[in-house]
Amino acid sequence: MRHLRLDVVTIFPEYLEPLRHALLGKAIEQGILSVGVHDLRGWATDVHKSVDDTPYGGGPGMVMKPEVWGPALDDVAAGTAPGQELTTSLPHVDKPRHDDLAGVDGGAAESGEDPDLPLLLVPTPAGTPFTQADAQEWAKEEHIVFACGRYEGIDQRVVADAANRYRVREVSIGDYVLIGGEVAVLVIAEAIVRLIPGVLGNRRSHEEDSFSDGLLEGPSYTKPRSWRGLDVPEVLFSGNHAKVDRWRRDQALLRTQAVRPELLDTAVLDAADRKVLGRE
Ligand code: 6GU
Repeated sequence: MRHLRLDVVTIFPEYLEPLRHALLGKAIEQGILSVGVHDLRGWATDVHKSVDDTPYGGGPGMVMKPEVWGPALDDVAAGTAPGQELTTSLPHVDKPRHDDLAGVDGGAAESGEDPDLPLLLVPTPAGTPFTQADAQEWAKEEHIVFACGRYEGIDQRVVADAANRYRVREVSIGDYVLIGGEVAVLVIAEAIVRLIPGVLGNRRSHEEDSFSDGLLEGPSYTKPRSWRGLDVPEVLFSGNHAKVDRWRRDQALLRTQAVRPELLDTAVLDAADRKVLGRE
């Protein structure tokens, strides 16, 4: 069985508490995932445990210090860092889920740098956009380290120097600004961990995710058949799987055109798809 090690370096270790819950907690219990959270202040050298300083060139805010981050990332890469191990004991851990099935194995690692180096993810609004394709790739990793910056960011030399021990990626979770990288780590970690075989088990549930085919998912319905005067679409009772699949595809196409039309520029569309979209 594969295993993913996540380490998070942060000045707010308590922000990472939700990593223990639900899906991620279950993955920890199953031995698929282990998580270490490390307080950056443990690497501060002065009596005040300072981790930031004023920016060269002036301007507002503070910049996180390279002499603190450098040794922290060295130790975490080497696996010699002190830091709490997140454990879980949740009531649901031995209860089978509706979506438990054997998963599928991942493929080759990303090309380019030495694939044996751990992956360092640095959340920043100035990073490249984090996508489902990234989550799919990173679900195959063995060791991912997150460096959470606060304030105006981390001295850029930390990122440059870390490339000697890591494959480094600066990533953004969207076009808005958060106070720090901690919440972005929760988002990215959850997107990755749910794709590890055995965590969400059911292979179809991944293949039909929004974005996996470049489209948004259409609507879903369950019982009752009629609720508050609103009826479930008739086609879903037809028993004709081809017809249901075509209808779901049409709904996905129309929804994507309505709310994220730019996604259709790269989606693979056949003649039937183009007809539904009025793009013949
Ligand atoms: Cl990844 N980090 C921070 N601090 N702010 C963000 C972000 C990340 N993505 C969008 N805004």
